[in-house]
Amino acid sequence: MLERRNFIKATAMAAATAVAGGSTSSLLPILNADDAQALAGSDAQWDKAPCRFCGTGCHVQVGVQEGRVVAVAGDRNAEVNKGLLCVKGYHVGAALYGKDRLTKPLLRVGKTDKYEEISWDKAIDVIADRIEEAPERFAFYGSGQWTIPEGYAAQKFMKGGLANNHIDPNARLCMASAVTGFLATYGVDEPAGCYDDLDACDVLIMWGNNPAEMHPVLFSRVIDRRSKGEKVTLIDIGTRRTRTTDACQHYLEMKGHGDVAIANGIAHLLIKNGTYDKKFVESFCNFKAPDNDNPNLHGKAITFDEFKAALEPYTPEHVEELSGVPADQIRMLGDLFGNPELKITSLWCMGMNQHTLGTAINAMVHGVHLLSGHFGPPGNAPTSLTGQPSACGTVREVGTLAHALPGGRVVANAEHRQQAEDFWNVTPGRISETPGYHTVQMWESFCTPTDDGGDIGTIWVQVTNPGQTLPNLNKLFNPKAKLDDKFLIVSDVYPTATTRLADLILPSAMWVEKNGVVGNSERRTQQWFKMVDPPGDARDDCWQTLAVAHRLFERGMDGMKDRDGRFLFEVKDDQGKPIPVWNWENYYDTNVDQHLFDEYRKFSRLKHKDLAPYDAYVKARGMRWPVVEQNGKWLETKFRFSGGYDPYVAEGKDIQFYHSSTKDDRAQIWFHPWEPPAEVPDDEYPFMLCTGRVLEHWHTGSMTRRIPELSRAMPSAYIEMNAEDAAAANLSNGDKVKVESRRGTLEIQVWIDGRGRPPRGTVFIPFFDETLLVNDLTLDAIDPFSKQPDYKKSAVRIRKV
Ligand SMILES: Nc1nc2c(c(=O)[nH]1)N[C@H]1C(S)=C(S)[C@@H](COP(=O)(O)OP(=O)(O)OC[C@H]3O[C@@H](n4cnc5c(=O)[nH]c(N)nc54)[C@H](O)[C@@H]3O)O[C@H]1N2
Ligand SMILES: Nc1nc2c(c(=O)[nH]1)N[C@H]1C(S)=C(S)[C@@H](COP(=O)(O)OP(=O)(O)OC[C@H]3O[C@@H](n4cnc5c(=O)[nH]c(N)nc54)[C@H](O)[C@@H]3O)O[C@H]1N2
Ligand code: SF4
Ligand SMILES: [Mo]
Repeated sequence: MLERRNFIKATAMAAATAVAGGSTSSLLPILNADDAQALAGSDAQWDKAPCRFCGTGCHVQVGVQEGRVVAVAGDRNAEVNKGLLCVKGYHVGAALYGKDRLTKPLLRVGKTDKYEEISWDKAIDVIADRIEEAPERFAFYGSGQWTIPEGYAAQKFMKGGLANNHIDPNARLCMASAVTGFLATYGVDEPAGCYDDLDACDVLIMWGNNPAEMHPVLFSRVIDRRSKGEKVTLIDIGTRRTRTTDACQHYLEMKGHGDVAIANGIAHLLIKNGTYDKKFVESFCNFKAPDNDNPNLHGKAITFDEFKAALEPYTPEHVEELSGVPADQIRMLGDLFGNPELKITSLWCMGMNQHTLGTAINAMVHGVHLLSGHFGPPGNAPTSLTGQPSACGTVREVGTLAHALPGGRVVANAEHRQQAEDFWNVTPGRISETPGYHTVQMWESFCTPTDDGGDIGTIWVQVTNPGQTLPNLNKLFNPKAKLDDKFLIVSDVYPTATTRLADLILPSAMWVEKNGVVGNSERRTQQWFKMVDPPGDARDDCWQTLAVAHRLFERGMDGMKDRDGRFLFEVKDDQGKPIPVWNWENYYDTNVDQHLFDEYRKFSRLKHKDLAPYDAYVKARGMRWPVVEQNGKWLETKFRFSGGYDPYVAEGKDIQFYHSSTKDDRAQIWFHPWEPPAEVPDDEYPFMLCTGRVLEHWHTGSMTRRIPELSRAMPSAYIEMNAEDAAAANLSNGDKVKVESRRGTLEIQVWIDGRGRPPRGTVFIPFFDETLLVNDLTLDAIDPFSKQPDYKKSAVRIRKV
């Protein structure tokens, strides 16, 4: 823990670094490939890769010399970032070179805290033993930071191999409500719009996200337009002031869950003023409301008049009471959406997804755009941003979720299962029809004694750090320490809060130490090649999965054979001879990514999310699906459902929602009543705690805290407090306080009106700091449809220590 004086110095430094960043306070000067080349010496080799960090999906040029990454530059040929990077991208190469990289498989010695180094051969045996003992008690916990081939291999291993659907990713904590919002509205997941909308919109609304810190290069694209003299109105709707607020013309400060009231308030005004888009609605939309008798994602149909009646109470004044946003500002939003001349783009991320009404609010923001006709290119778009580099590519498209199959299919549907069984050439009936456990359920079961019904016995974690990022750690992670028969396997690159409780730790290769393919926030699929070797015995996650699969095959497990008795993951050379890719020595004899990707690609065509062959991505800086072939060329799609852009919209139609859940080419506009958050402050716990991120760190800081420039700029977590609240409690900057929720406690230093400025009665703590685990405090309440937890609203009390 920092001393008070150092804490103030450190936070001052964080502020200074930020100011040096230019217009959005977040960007460093560009290091272009020419400068970097000179810096690195003339014999460096350069190649392209997407940045390791966020879902923006910037491309970098990576300079390699003598087997090490020596420089990183923004890629000028990349449409996403046009040569720009943020501080994390600029330092991404250093993420590989922390001093304590994991380099050997480590097995816990008995029940002690000691580990012994073991061979990979033994490690693979240990995993195979655990699986053979009880395949149905085994679970895979993955990530939106898995590459597409890694996720696809894990998915096929579990659902096609073990006939076990207990596979779920950290994206459950992140994108799940966006997915259910898209499904409930359009019948198919993922945004219709893309980043080009940001170049064309007149109004940009942020619904509770902070892109100046979380999608900095994307945000700078809009700020740049303004500096060039273009008129674009930025509106920030949020529960605290952030760096994004500083760049916006309007700030609408709301209470948690205020968004639901605001969306209803806008719809109320559009109808009352007659400014909704009658033609658009009559041509392309239906109305829906929750079906309380039979709760389900698709709700029940209602008429326009029923929709109108339901909205009746949401007058600007009533919305002000519910949300805290002044009635005049609600009228301003109503007027903007009521003006057909303006092009409006909405962006959102965790504020709307980590929400116990997450599915509802996602659908409602789509609904406001549909009702007002602010849908269709370019510039009119309701766009949910993804956080992780491949939450879209791997989780949503490959479907590494407990209920899903690749290509937008689900395990509960017999036809979908049969199709996957045919593509995988596994015996009919192999895939189980019962969805597996979603993330919260999986960890709850793992942390419950076997005798009390905790039926998950082993979890294999890859590319995620649940010991720091699951909500309510005292319920969902920490109890594992006392459960001797439970077994935790963790593949990571550094020691983390999760490896602390691991029984088997596997050292992984990361980023440009392996081949990869990922998919960003705007449906863009991006590829890169391995450029350097991983340290010591670290190996690719995908190889690890294949090696375990093959060990089970050798031991005769039927699930690891296809219908013809061959290995489930057989890879053949040009002469049709199998390549033993399960041997590490042979893994790079071929490009396993390419084999897996081209196999997976078949699924992508099932729901009009067509991907091009692997080779087409090698030269491109990514392409947005659906990608279709025309005259020998692969063409991407900027705007879905829009005539003239989307190849699947029928000739002559302006808009066609061709995956409509009502099978009539229409999207659904939802009404949902406002409801309070799962936990609200009271006399005992008077403050509302919001948690989230800061510019300099990636999630749990496992990578960015090992990059000296970033960890110096933001050395440790803090509790952000409102100045008046602090004064009332007699607290000054750097004072240590004890923060308590109904679930746990945390001692942490106060930063008054720090990086962000919370309104009275609310506080904020970032979760990057492994030594200050805010998830000891957070709530594990989930949205009923998406099963995503709300990390933004936990009631806490605070006292000085
Ligand atoms: N620097 C950096 N960038 C990142 C990441 C990182 O770790 N570091 N992570 C990436 C990932 S995976 C993600 S998911 C994104 C997250 O990106 P964001 O969602 O932008 O960031 P958070 O800090 O999680 O969210 C904080 C916001 O939630 C809003 N909020 C709180 N309660 C409510 C509510 O009830 N309704 C609404 N509408 N809003 C509310 C607040 O206004 C607050 O500003 O960032 C991505 N980018
Ligand atoms: N309080 C709070 N908690 C939250 C959130 C919040 O807003 N508030 N947000 C939630 C959200 S949106 C998200 S996305 C999650 C993110 O949560 P996590 O995914 O748990 O966080 P990361 O730090 O990204 O974890 C990635 C891990 O993979 C390791 N790693 C890096 N590269 C590789 C690789 O190639 N192979 C392997 N095997 N390992 C690798 C890193 O060292 C790190 O330990 O957190 C969730 N938790
Ligand atoms: S905005 Fe995201 S993808 Fe782009 S450089 Fe920064 S962290 Fe990397
Ligand atoms: Mo996320």
